[in-house]
Amino acid sequence: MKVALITGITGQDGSYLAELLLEKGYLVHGIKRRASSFNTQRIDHLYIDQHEKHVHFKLHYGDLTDSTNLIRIIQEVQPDEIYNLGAMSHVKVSFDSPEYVGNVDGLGTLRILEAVRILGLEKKTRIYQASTSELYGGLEENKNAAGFYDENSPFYPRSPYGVAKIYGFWITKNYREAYNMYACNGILFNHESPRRGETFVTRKITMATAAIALGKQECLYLGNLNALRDWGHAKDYVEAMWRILQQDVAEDYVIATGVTTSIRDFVRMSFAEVGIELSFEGEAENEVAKVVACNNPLYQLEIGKVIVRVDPKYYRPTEVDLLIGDPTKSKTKLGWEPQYDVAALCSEMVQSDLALVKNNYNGQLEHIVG
Ligand code: NDP
Ligand code: GDR
Repeated sequence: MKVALITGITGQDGSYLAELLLEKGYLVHGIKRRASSFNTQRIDHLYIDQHEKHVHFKLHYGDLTDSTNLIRIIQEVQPDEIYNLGAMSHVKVSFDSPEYVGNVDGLGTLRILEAVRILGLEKKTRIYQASTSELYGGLEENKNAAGFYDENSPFYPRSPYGVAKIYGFWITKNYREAYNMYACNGILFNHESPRRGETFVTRKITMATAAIALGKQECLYLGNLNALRDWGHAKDYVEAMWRILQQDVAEDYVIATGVTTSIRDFVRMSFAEVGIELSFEGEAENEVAKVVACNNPLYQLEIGKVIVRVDPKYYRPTEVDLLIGDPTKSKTKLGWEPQYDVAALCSEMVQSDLALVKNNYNGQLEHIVG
């Protein structure tokens, strides 16, 4: 039985990856942080009483800022594969806690690599590092000739998060070259799901769509509506992570759909899913979206009502304007193909949030900061 260790197991990707690896017959260990309230909602369904026989899913308390703890867990677990998904992953929040992000997202990666080396597991343990399209920074001139970012495009990170992740990228590559370790970067473009954190823009929009349609929220406040993102489904992307670690040679891969959509169009798509048509008017901070038609008799929305406004507090000091990835290498070498397009992704998220809001789930709508 193969043994995997996942950092960030309580997050969106950690939960889907744990499901995938359990389906494949792995023994899955996860590292979770101790929190004053429960933070395991996304993985509770995988947990079996540890007193039972044949338990294939185990959790360990730990933190990417704590080397000795990481060394102890890795020594105990002796993993065949480590997926380093743990991170402070919110780009806007990284401007508020830049040092912490450097420590967790940057040095945390080093701590994992060093732990494997110190324990002499270089030959046994393969390591996946959660790198990101934020490394590119969205600079127009750095796209390839076809207009995409690929494995050879230059990096220009635009946030403390991106800068910390660039350290993680390079230290992973360096350990591969210096110590012949099987360590790979997946340069993943944005991926979402019904389990996406509620302060990331897609989930904020789909939650608000449900709450506004059901009369539980008046208005959705967003930042930059012009940003463009290449959005895929997290379920597809964890499959790519696994494939990256199954190759003969360790390499880095871009994982993306190759299609980009603006925040404004995602808002339009999300409300269309519940039969609400919007018209956007005004510019920059004064832009609003009004209801022009409500085609679902279940939802009582007044025509002309403003239900989306811009609040500049959600702007970032430096923005990544456009991301679009070229998945040619992953399609060719990994045989990876995304199953979801952005429309199917959006539809699944809205339907899931409608069910949650109908069940009186209010989420974090009142105090969203991201
Ligand atoms: P989430 O924010 O949903 O999950 C992050 C996970 O990291 C959580 O389990 C969190 O624990 C954990 N974590 C945070 N700080 C620490 C710490 N100090 N020590 C140990 N664990 C910690 O992120 P995603 O699942 O969306 O992303 C997974 C990884 O992929 C991240 O590294 C992210 O930066 C990267 N990435 C994500 C993309 C995306 O679009 N989703 C795209 C490209 C890269 P807790 O639950 O306790 O907060
Ligand atoms: P991103 O995701 O920064 O790309 O990082 P996010 O969903 O936070 O933002 C995407 C774009 O939407 C714009 N935006 C808003 N964003 C948020 N969060 N809230 C708003 O109200 C809002 N209004 C507009 C942003 O300015 C941005 O342009 C995600 C994270 O998962 C990272 O960890 C990961 O590395 C990258 O994706 C790839």
